[in-house]
Amino acid sequence: MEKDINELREIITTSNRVTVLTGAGISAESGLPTFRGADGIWRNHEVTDVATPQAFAGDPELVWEFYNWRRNLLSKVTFNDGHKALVKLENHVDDFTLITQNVDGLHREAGSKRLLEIHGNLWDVKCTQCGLLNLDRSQDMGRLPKCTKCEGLLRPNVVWFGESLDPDILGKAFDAARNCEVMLIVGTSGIVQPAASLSLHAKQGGAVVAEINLEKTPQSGHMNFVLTGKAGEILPMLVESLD
Ligand code: BJW
Ligand code: ZN
Repeated sequence: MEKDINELREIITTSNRVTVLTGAGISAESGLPTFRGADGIWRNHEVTDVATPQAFAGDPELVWEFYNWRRNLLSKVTFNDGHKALVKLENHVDDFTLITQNVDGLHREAGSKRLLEIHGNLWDVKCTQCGLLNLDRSQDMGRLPKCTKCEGLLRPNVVWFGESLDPDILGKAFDAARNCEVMLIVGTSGIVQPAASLSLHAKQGGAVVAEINLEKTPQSGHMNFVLTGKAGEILPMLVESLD
């Protein structure tokens, strides 16, 4: 793997257009559970019970209980060496885009600026009645939080299964995938669409695509590089010469 890391480092450090896609795996070393797998969030919660608009319509208290638990967990952790390595990379690349599926906000906290949060942000809430959007960093929003303007029920401003992603943000993500020279795919199981198709768009656009993950994924087959290990260890190695 050392040869692969050295080769990829050389490619990254001589590229002007780099795009990165991250998933829950990059935050695992901060202490946040991933979604799928042995210790994943979905082990205790069926996705259909907590991350669909139907679930929220049927049992908003259960859904808020899940998101309050996530808020509480998130308030106790911080970004890690993987997040920091991507800030360093951004500072050295002219045309850089970080696309994240994560709603934890840790990339922004670490200092990433050219960032697209395609599944929203856990700290943002939206009124289901008047659409008012607010940032609220409370660790516990209560059982059924209400809008200060119209008393309507608030919801987390995240993208649930069956909901559309923001078309402007998604458009920028596809542009960044199609136009890059290198794309890194970090800590994602690569099964949730449309994020999962971004690496194919990058490859079709002529980019070198590289996966960094603890294990192989359904995407590994079309990767130019598959680096198996922790994001918090591999990413710092890839950017170590950029000082
Ligand atoms: C490490 C590590 C370490 C661990 N270092 N690595 C086309 C075909 C088929 C289905 C669809 C389709 N288009 C749309 C769909 C339906 C659906 C979908 O994709 N379903 C699939 C499951 C098949 N998609 C949607 O509904 C999307 N909407 C949409 O497309 O609208 C239009 C439309 C609607 C309906 C039909 C057709 C079109 C919306 C998707 C929204 C996803 N929302 C969630 C919840 C967000 C809020 C919240 O957080 O609560 O987003 S679900 C969850 O999955 C979350 C994540 O962002 C997302 C991806 O998960 P991720 O990040 O990959 O995590 P894991 O746990 O799966 O993987 C972690 C990885 O890290 C593992 O590989 C580990 O090995 C690795 N790892 N430690 C490196 N230290
Ligand atoms: Zn309202």
